[in-house]
Amino acid sequence: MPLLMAVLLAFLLGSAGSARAIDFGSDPDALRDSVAARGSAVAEAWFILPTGRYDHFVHDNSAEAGGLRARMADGRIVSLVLPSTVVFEDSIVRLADLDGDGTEEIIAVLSSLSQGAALAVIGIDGDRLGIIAATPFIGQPHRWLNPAQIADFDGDGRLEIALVQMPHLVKRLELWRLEGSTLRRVAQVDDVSNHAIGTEQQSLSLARDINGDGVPDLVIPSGSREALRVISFTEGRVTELVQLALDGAAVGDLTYEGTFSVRLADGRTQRVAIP
Ligand SMILES: [Ca+2]
Ligand SMILES: [Ca+2]
Ligand SMILES: [Ca+2]
Repeated sequence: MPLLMAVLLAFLLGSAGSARAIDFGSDPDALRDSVAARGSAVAEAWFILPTGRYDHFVHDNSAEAGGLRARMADGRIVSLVLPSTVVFEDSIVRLADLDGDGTEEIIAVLSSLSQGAALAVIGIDGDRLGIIAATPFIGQPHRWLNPAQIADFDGDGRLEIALVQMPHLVKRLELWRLEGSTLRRVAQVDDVSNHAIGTEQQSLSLARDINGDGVPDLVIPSGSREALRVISFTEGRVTELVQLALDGAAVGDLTYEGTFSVRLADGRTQRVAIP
């Protein structure tokens, strides 16, 4: 029984003071096609318990995750096993200290078998790992959202999570902020997409200060992915700083080093500068 094993292992490691804690690579429960995250208070976090019960596989995996596990900096192992009505429909674990208490929260896409995707924030409380807040589920199964970036997009000192609701259908960017035990939507922008079907999903947005005002801006493709949009959220206003046309649909590898670079659907890499 994996959870019991993890708890027992955590107890044994804790009592023995061993430095050789279980990690993503040695965990037989790990979701193999996923990417673990490494932080400070949360040394490492990864998806566990592969399951086919949702049967969506937007990430081209053969499985979604039935739980999460984290190894804390002090060696504790903490796990979350989801009820059978939901899965983590995600392949990358994200860590960010959303409430500023010095311990990272885990951010992941949580999908209901009957209601589709939501974004969940998972917190560590002692030896427990639990969902502390989530956005509403989309409302239909096999409807998905794709997290974009986590940054202080409005410059108020608190982090916001940018995500795209249904990046192939609705294409709506939303910014959410954790306030206590609630996620509150603080901005939205229509006509964006950060995912091309059949590709990995986390290389089509950037949080970078493009206009030099000291606050990160969001760089993300338009709904058709045939342009890059640079959007500022400072002082609670949504401002499109620039929109840069591309020669085709962006599919990945978006970077910025003075100019933008992005891979297109035909395999070319296009470089584009702000005029
Ligand atoms: Ca925290
Ligand atoms: Ca903020
Ligand atoms: Ca800026």
